[in-house]
Amino acid sequence: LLLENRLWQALERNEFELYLQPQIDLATQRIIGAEALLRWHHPELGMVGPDRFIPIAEESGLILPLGDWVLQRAAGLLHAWRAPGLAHLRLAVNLSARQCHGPGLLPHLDRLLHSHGIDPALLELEITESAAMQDPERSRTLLNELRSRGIKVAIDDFGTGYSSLSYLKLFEIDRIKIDRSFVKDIETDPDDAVIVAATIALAHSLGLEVIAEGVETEAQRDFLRSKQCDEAQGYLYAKPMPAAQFEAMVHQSG
Ligand code: G
Ligand code: G
Ligand code: MN
Ligand code: NA
Repeated sequence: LLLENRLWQALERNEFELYLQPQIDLATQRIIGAEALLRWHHPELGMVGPDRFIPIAEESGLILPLGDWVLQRAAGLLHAWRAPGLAHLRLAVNLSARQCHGPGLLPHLDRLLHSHGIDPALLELEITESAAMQDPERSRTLLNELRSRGIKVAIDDFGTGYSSLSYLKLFEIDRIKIDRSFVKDIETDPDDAVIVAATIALAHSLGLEVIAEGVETEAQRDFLRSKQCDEAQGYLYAKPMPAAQFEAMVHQSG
C-alpha cells in the first residue's frame, strides 16, 4: 500500500526514467536499436525495477498515465535521434494489457508521432502473449491498426504463453522475441536448443523477424547466429542503461 501511494506521486515528481538496452544485428554486430525499460528512482528505496511496480500500477490503474508517459518519453528520444549517427535507431516500448485494451492508446500514438515528426517504422511496440490473449478479438483489431500506421509490433516473452502458435495464426505481427528462459540453457539442454532453432525457422517461414532475449554468453550468440536468428539483446552486449550512455555507445561503435 505504501508503494502504491508513492507510485501515484512518483509521476508528478518525475521519478521515472527510461533505461535503454541495446539490440544487436547478429549478422553485422551493429546496434540497431534499443528496448525501453522503465525504472523508478524512489527517494528512499533507491532504484526500483518494473517487476516490483508494474503489477501495482496495473492493478491501480496508474499504468494508463504511466504508459502514456513512457510513450511520450520514447517519442522524445526518437525525435532527438533524428540527429546524425542515430537516425537509423529503432526503439521498442513495452505495452501492458490495460494499455492495449483502453481506448486512449491509438489517439495518443497518433498525436505523438505527428507532433514529434517520427517515422512510425522506428517505433516498435512489445505485447506479451498473455496480454494479447486476454481479449484476442480486440488485440487483433489493435495490432492491425498499429501496423496500418507503419508501427512495428513484436510479441514479447514468446513461447511462455499457453497458445504461442495460435497467436501467430491470429495476429499480424513483425517480430517475435524469444524469451530468455529458452536462451539460458541453449548450450546444455538439447530440448531448448531444438525449440529455439525450430522457433527461428518457423518465424522466418512466416515472414517474421526474430530477436533473442537474455543473451549472456558468446556460445549462446554463436548458436543463435548459426540458426540465422536476426537480432540479440542481453548482458553479453550491455545491461539496460540511461539514454545518454546508450547514445554514447552507439556513437563509439559507429
Ligand atoms: O528491466 P527489467 O528486465 O527488470 O523489466 C522487467 C519487466 O518489466 C519486463 O518484462 C518488461 O516487460 C516490464 N517493463 C519494463 N518497462 C516497462 C514499461 O515501460 N511498460 C510496461 N508495461 N512494462 C515494462
Ligand atoms: O520485456 P521483458 O520482460 O523481456 O524485459 C527484459 C528484462 O530482462 C529486463 O528487465 C532486463 O533487465 C532483463 N534482461 C535483459 N538482458 C538480460 C540478460 O542477458 N540476462 C538476464 N538475466 N536478464 C536480462
Ligand atoms: Mn520486453
Ligand atoms: Na521478455
